Amino acid sequence: MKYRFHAYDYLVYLISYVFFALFVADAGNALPFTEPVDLPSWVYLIIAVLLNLWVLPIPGIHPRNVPEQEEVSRVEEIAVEPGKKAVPKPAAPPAPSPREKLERGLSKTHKGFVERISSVFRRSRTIDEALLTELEETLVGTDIGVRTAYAVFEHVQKNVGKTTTAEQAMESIRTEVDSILEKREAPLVIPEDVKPFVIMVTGVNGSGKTTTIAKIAHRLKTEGKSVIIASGDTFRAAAIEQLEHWAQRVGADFIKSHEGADPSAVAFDGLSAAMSRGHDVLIIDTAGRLHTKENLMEELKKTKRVLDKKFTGAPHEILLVLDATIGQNAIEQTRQFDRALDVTGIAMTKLDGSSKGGVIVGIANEFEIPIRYIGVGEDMDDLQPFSAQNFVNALFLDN
Ligand SMILES: Nc1nc2c(ncn2[C@@H]2O[C@H](COP(=O)(O)OP(=O)(O)OP(=O)(O)O)[C@@H](O)[C@H]2O)c(=O)[nH]1
Ligand SMILES: [Mg+2]
Repeated sequence: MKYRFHAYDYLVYLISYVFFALFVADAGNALPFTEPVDLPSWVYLIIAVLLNLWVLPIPGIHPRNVPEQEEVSRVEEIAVEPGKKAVPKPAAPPAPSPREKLERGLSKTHKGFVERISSVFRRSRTIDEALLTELEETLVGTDIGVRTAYAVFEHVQKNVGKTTTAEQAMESIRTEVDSILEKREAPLVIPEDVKPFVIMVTGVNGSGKTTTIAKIAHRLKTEGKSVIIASGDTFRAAAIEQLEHWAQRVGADFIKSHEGADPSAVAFDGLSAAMSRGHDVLIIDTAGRLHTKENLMEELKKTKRVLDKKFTGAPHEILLVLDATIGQNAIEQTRQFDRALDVTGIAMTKLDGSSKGGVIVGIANEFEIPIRYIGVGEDMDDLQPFSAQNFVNALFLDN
């Protein structure tokens, strides 16, 4: 046990000696003052001893032990560099697991989709015509799109009767959503015998292409693949710099371009570099906006042709990046990009910032395009391979 002495401890110590001196003086009848009451000399001795005990570090008598946590911070103080003051660090909260991130990310869509439907069942005890009509209207009003809303509604209609409980009806909706999504679950697998595997990333401006490229490159790097990124978005200089920054951060090779360069030439250079340097994967960023939509689509088609000419079969993946916050517009975007490019995979971003994430069910129902990834945040680890079951579990949490 350690004790800390204060200035007043030394004062008490000094006073104890004064009383000791008084004891000696009284014993020799030589007190420098006249006592108001005639005290025996041992009284001065006892006071001197008690004052000494107060100051001496005797456990149980000394009242000022150093508190436990003060000791800890002092240990840290000794450990830090001289001249720097130690700040005790609060314990960091444990990082959320991918499941927690998904649940948190889908909480808004849960409110915008699942909550809306379950509130219909809460309003009425029995499943009758009136309730089914309300359910139909509610489903059509969500972000899954009219066509998918009717597919889900017909499934429920077929499976419920007067004796069905609200829980069973909700379960029936969940099963149908699950079966729609499960058909599109096909994670992106990079085959060993295709080298370089070429991924062309497309999507409208701001959908999250560049950050998704960084996240995919990060994933592939941690799997031990060597990755090269080409900046085919030559529409803005800032886009090239942003991608270069990400490539450096994730440790990927990078093919730089300059503003106004021909995007298909950049893609060609990227492919040549990937082949000569022996990279496993080439990821090509593309512009999301050109002067017109037709220009954009023509440019993307040209890039695709150029890649195939250089390396037959490339690009092996045409990944369409969709922003979940735009809701049903994502269905129309998928239609246009698929018509022009034959999209082979979808990444849906910003599910964490949207209550309109239900649109993923509409896309899964209307297009036979695998959903590769979902984005649930801005961190490098916030891109998850799409799993229908995990998605549905998080979406229907507590229902
Ligand atoms: N919350 C959240 N934000 C995201 C996610 N994915 C991307 N973003 C953000 O969306 C914004 C746009 O992302 P970019 O990657 O620059 O989009 P882009 O498609 O490359 O945009 P352009 O280059 O302008 O066509 C950035 O602020 C990203 O951090 C996501 O899953 N969740
Ligand atoms: Mg970009």
